[in-house]
Amino acid sequence: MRALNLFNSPSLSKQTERELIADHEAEIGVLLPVLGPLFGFGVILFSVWDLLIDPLYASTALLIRIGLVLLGSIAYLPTALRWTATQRCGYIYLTHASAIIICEYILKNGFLYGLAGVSACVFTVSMITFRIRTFFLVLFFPTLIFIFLTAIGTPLLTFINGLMLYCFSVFLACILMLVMRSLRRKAVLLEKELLHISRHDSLTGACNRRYLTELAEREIALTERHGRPMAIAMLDIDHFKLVNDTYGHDVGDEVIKLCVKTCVSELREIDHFGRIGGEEFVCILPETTRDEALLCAERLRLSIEALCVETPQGKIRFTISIGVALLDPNHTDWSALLKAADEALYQVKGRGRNRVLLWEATPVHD
Ligand code: GH3
Ligand code: MG
Ligand code: MG
Repeated sequence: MRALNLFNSPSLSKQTERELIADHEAEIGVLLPVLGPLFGFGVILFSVWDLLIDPLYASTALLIRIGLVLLGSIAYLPTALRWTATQRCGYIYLTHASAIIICEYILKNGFLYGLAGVSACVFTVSMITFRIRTFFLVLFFPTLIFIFLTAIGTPLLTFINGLMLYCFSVFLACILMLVMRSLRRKAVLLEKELLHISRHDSLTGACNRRYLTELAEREIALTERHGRPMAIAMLDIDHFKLVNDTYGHDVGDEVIKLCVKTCVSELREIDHFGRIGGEEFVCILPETTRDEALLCAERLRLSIEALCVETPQGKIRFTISIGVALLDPNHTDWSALLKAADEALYQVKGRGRNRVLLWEATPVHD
């Protein structure tokens, strides 16, 4: 049963699947200049074996091997043809595998000695792609050549025996590809999950401080480059200690979660919301002017004020205080911006809480 899990490939979103294919393509692109020549070298090296089994035609076989390997070698490195790495692999496989198959045909008892080699080559296709269609497409022409030459070059029983062994190899190689695809997909999902965990707060799902800093620095760079406005708002739940002390830590957690959920639902897709402390949060508001930032902060404040949390001990209402700061010549980096919003927040707390305040040089206005 556990073995079946290997084929049970987790499904990825279209975007993730595209990323996975692109990553795989990039890896193949890196490996091809090394593995391609190795494959070619192996195909030519087997001329020594040709010499042992049929010295009469060994030189012809050598010429065929060298010719087809040279023809395929143009795809070892990226070419002006702009082929993808998978297409280059397919072309290399076609030329190199054909060299082996044709040599088997012209050598005496070639298929008897070389069948294992042809069947083994099929397994290299498992590495080229994760797509079943591409897998069979790459194998299509070499397989046709193999079937045709074996049919005309060997007795019926040898042909059937060769075909069965070849088909069995294709079947196993296909399974190998599916297993590798499944493992790769699971690895991608795990990687995404780990990345999410490392970037988000486990209680609320909001961005954590480190990720928020990363996002903020990116937004500040973009904002400065395009000369656009940007603002941040720092939020803090008022008298939250009292909630914990009165209703318990669990209810406090629920309040924090609800606060995050409500704020996130009030923000735009392009905004970022992060938890930077116990009950302290920051919204990054790109493309936002002074007035828009104040309106947005006020909207958040009102939505929180309107909430009512049902608990066994009764209904709880809570409020937040918000300090707003703008990216301007006074605050040109993240820490300066954060400090300004924090100062404004500190002032709101002193003025009675449940308010929005914009940081300004002096004096500070409501
Ligand atoms: P103020 O209006 O001045 O902000 O007062 P406050 O009581 O909200 O501020 P204070 O910073 O004194 O209290 C914050 C409390 O939040 C203290 C801490 O125990 C609590 N806290 C921090 N993180 C969590 C958490 O994850 N869950 C819960 N339930 N409480 C938390
Ligand atoms: Mg507080
Ligand atoms: Mg606080």
